[in-house]
Amino acid sequence: MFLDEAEIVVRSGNGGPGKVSFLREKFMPEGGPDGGDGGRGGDVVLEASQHYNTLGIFNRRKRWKAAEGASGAGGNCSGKSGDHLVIPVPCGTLVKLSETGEILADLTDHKQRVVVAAGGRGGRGNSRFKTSTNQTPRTATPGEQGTELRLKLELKLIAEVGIIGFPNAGKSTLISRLTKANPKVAPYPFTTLNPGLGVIERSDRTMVLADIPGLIEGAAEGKGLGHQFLRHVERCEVLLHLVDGSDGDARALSRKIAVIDAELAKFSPILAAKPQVVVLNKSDARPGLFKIAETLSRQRGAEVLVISAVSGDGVTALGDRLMALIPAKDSLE
Ligand SMILES: Nc1nc2c(ncn2[C@@H]2O[C@H](COP(=O)(O)OP(=O)(O)OP(=O)(O)O)[C@@H](O)[C@H]2O)c(=O)[nH]1
Ligand SMILES: [Mg+2]
Repeated sequence: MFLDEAEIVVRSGNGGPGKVSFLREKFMPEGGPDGGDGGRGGDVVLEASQHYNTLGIFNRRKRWKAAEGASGAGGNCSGKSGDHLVIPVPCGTLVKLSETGEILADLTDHKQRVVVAAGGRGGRGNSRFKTSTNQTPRTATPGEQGTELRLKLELKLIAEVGIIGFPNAGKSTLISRLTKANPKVAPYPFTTLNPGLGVIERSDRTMVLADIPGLIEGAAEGKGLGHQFLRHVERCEVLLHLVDGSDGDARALSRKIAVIDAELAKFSPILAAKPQVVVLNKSDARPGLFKIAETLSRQRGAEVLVISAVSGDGVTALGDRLMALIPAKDSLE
């Protein structure tokens, strides 16, 4: 399975230093020590968020630091604690120590948190050092240093869009066009033997697609290869049903679509109920494909798109359509 990985350096806040101070009031020239303690440094916390689907933000930012605790003050005032730094990661992120590989946390559920580096304790103010023999201590301690850690984040990507269709429909060609994925493409069936993932990256969001081996009639009962992978697409939000439009009239293509739909339904009601975007591919090899798409679209009562995965025609529009269908992740609440 495709892994998204990132390495980051986190540092919790230093504790604030304790204060050396003495009470000075008009009628109390010999006031006692009143230096307060330093504030605690902020913790570094990782929190799982369903609004992210990749570790992309960590390519842009590697160093993360929580706030320092403030220094203590006179009048026995403690310094303010540093704010905790809460770093959002996608659900399903495994957090490891880079050096040893030790697993610190497996953040699976939305809002699940782990403190990876606790903030340093604040130093002690001089009022803490007053004893019967030393009424005017001039000692205060510095705050404890924060902790710096190098972390490795690993995420098992979960596809939002599953590309399904007969062998040779052009599924792998399409994913290589839409994303940076680079799967094997060849003019024979069952080129793809394992599911592959690709990520569409746009300035404001990302989307994960899965290319699975082709399906054939009988797939639900175990024919061909695709059936083992149907369970992978069960978790997708949308199915991209890709059809080779290079030959066959509207009736023939409609029949092909129905064969795959029947396999999905046989495999599971969940798959049958998934929203589908039907896409006719290979428009470069078939002049009248748009007319056929119109006919199919009327029959299905839903939009049928036309693309050429090879020339790229219609591929950007398809990406936009998928983005519109799937709620944006990768943005904070
Ligand atoms: N003319 C034309 N050929 C295409 C297009 N898209 C894909 N092909 C060709 O169709 C053949 C199959 O493409 P693949 O991307 O390997 O198809 P697939 O659906 O991944 O096939 P399997 O992995 O076997 O299920 C290759 O020869 C591609 O070059 C297209 O838009 N136009
Ligand atoms: Mg393929």
